[in-house]
This record gives sequence, C-alpha cells and structure tokens, in this order.
Amino acid sequence: MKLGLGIYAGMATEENLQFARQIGATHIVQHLPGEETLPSTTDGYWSYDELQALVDLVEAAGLKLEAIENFPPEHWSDVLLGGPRRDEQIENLSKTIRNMGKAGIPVMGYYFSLAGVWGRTPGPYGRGGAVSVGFIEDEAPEQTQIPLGEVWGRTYDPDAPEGTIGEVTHEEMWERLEYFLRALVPVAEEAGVRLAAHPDDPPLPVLRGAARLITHPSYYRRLLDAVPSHYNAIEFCQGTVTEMIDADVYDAIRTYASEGKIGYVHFRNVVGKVPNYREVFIDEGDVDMAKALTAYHESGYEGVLIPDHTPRTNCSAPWHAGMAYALGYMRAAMTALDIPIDS
Ligand SMILES: [Mn+2]
Repeated sequence: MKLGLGIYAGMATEENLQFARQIGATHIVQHLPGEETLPSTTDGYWSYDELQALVDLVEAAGLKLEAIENFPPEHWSDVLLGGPRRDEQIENLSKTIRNMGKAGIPVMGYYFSLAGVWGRTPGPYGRGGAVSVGFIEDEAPEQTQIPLGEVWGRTYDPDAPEGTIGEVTHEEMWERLEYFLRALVPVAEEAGVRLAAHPDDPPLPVLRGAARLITHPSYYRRLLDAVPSHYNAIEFCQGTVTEMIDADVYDAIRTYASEGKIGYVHFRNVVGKVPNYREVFIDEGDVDMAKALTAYHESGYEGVLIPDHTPRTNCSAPWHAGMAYALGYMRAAMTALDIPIDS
C-alpha cells in the first residue's frame, strides 16, 4: 500500500509538495482544484495542458498525482439536479476525464450529493482540546431546503431566482447517479481513469430535504452493480463508513478491498455514529487503525491511503502538523505490522 497526502485548492505549490515528500508521502490527491490551479475551470471542464502542468509540478517534487477529488459544482450542477443542461455537462465531464487520462492521472474521486458535506459544527473534540468537527444532532443548523442556484453546499448561480429545489427522493437520486454512471463509465474505461465514489458525509438518509445515497456500506453494492466495470469504483472514506449506523467498518474494508473496488482510501478516525459523531486524531477514535490496515492489506489492497482531515493542533501550521502526525503514525503502524510501504 502507498502513503499519500490530500491537498486543497491553491495548495499545489512547490513548498507544500516538498513538505509532502518530506513527511513520507509518495502520492498526491488534489482536492477540488479551482481556477488558481486549473484556469480552464471557468470553461466547464479541465484542459489537458493544465492537468499535464499539474502532473509535471507534482512529479518535479518526486511525487505522483494519484487522483483529483471532486468536480466543481458548476461543472455538474444539472447532473446532480437532473436539470436541462445534464447532457451538455456530461459532455464536459467526459472531456475532463479524457484529458485526465491523457495526462496520466489514474483516479477521479467524486461525491454524488445535493446537500454535500453539511451540518457539522466545530468543537474541541480532539485530544487536548484540538478543534475538529462533528455532527451533533442538537447543535446542527436548521435543515432548510436547498435554495435554487446552490448544490453540493456551494452557490453555482448567484442570479438564480428565489425558491428551493424542494424535496428529492432516493429513487430520483439513484436515477440521476445511474444516468451519470451509464454515460461516464464507458468514457472512463476508454481513458483509463477510475471513477471513485465518496460516501455521503454525514451519512444521514436525508439532509435538507434531499435524499442521500451512500449512507450504509451495502449501498456501495448498488452503485457498483449499476454499471459493472473496473472503472466504476469507490473512494473508501473510512471515517464516513465508521459514522454509518449498523456498519462494520472492517467488514466493509474486507468486502470492497477483496473485490478490487477501492480507488483510494481516506484513512481517518472518528468517535460515534450519526446523528452524533466527532472527528478525532487518528489514534483516539473508535477504529483500531492497525486492524483496519491489516484488513486492507490482507484483502489485497495495493492503492493509496491519505489522512483525509485531522483536528487542528495549536501551532502556526495546524494543517501541516496534523498531516505530519497522521502520516507518521501510518508509516509506523505499517512498519510494525510488516505491511510493505510501496512507492
Ligand atoms: Mn472523506
């Protein structure tokens, strides 16, 4: 298995990439890049030249760009909403996937959701009062319906008329996801780019009136069966799976890893399940991380693990400190377990 680091928009700098290399990462996942990294974002898809430049930048630091994580909401708003521009946007997503394939980026992580990551509140949930986030039923904001012009927790059309998208059922959401997969998986196959689905975070069945899809590990089965292909895969967010009601995270790891369905892993820890959970440091949550690492390894998983998020330590570089801590822990645990660290 391989150690990677996820970086956010604007973080693909020489300095951050060197930092990643220094703390032992060999692979990079670029989370939702915007115009600052890929100016063609404003065109509705990502251009080959800009993706290749990002690959070159990462490789110049001695790393490999393993994945891009999440399409910008405005690139696929009508795919998520089932709107009139759905086919036009799927054409653009196809261009993005083909350009990623040409640039040699093997995985595209996506999160098929209307409300997106929503409703979590910050608090001193980590050891020593380190600030993190959690979904706490009694503290969560009021669940107002999603306004027009907003999707995935972001405004994509500031000029949208008043009103909301109303309630959206599970069947409607599955139809939209299956439409997306039927159109895009063949493109992904041709391009050699695996599509990898993130589960719903928080994994509540409905949020803001909008049904959510992957709220139990068994729903990954429905997604995979919709269009069976090596290129229809999952982004295994271990923290989110742990937050799911009636879910056994080790069992889910073994099931999907042994089938070769995991594109890459968000390796983080958490205390509790929906509707009450808190994100914590990697070594103080409900999951026995050594047991989890063993489950991936024994099931034949050979891909990348990234820390996802961590609590913020009190220092001048909380993100860097959190990532260094998590990656150091992962390397030590794998070494102690005799799990090869590949590059
Ligand atoms: Mn995640």
